[in-house]
Amino acid sequence: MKDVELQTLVQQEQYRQQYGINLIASENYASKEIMDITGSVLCNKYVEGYPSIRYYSGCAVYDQIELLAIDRFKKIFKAEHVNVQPHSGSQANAAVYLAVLKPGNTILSMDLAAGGHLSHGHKVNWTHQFYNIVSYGVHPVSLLLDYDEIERLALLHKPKLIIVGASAYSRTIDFERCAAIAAQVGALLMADVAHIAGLIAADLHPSPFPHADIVTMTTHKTFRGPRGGVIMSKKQLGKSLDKMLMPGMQGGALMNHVAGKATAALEAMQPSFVTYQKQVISNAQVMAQMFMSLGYKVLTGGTDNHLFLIDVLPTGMNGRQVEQVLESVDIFINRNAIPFDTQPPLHPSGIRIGTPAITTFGADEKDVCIIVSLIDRAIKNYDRQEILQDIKKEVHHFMIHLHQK
Ligand code: DSN
Repeated sequence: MKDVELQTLVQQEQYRQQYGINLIASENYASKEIMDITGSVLCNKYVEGYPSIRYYSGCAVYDQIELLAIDRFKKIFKAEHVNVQPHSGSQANAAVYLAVLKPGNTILSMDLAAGGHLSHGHKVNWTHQFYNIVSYGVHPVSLLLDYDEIERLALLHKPKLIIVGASAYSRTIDFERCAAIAAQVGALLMADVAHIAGLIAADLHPSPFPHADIVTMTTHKTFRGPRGGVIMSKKQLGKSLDKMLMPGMQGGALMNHVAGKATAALEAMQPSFVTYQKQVISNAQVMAQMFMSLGYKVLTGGTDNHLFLIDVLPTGMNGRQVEQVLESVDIFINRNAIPFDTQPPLHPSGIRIGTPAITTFGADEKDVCIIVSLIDRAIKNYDRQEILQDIKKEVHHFMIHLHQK
């Protein structure tokens, strides 16, 4: 039966993705192969357990699919143990905490307000009820991770787990230094590389291994796979992590997604993936530079990765207002708190801009300069509807040009 109502909505979304400029740093466009696999017959099977120890019959093919995915992730990330079953990054993180911590243990992690992630222990997250969360932020002047301060907090609070990894941090992370801090206090080190997994796979950001004990990631951001999570670890932690994820937390694996992760990993092993990730970084750096030359306040003065933050309060608008103006011209960014933000989380001072998605559509340095000038004009003409209508048309023309390149 054709679901006309839903098909109409899907077409609208397809149009938005094709003709809008997507600068949401955590999003990307998976290849047609990956989308075909995640929508394939693999949707139809219950697969619980791990290869060769399944709780249903008919899983032989799925054993091979899962082993293929595991093998590819091991190769890419030089991981000793891999679990490709987490439904999401938050599930992956939850399984880690439940496997290696006891209620009441201390976690030292980056504050969401400074660029961390909800699932690292924010007060509205379940983790806050179960664990004692101690947060670190960034240096008040440089806005960079302050490893001396992380060390001081670690020595003071003796955490069982230190988490490093961010959703809004534009600079290189020193995993080696974090491991040295963790070693001093006997803590495990978990690196959540959800945002930068693609850059790590392309060797454009230092690898968390061999420094971290556990690494979690999502597969749909810079890694450009299907939505989902992965847990990687040192060998000795593998069994307890596997057991906690399934049967501890999840039932049947989404094997269509596991297969999509395997294909994403194959794509990530190609030379073209490195070329793509280099372009992602170059585009972000060029955009940040151009925003600064137009007078915008880019945090930390640029970026080493796929994203950067702008403090937009000097424009007279907050991040939410800028997000809305840009959405009205089909440019999609997200509002974001900035370190030491004076504004409330729903109306923060900042916006976050990322280049993974637009680079997948072929944008280069010249293209992203056009995007910056479209954003700048929209912000400066936020209350002039005719101008915003013109900019929206230019956005659509720009995307047509990009698709035809
Ligand atoms: N919500 C994602 C992001 O936008 O960074 C992280 O899970």
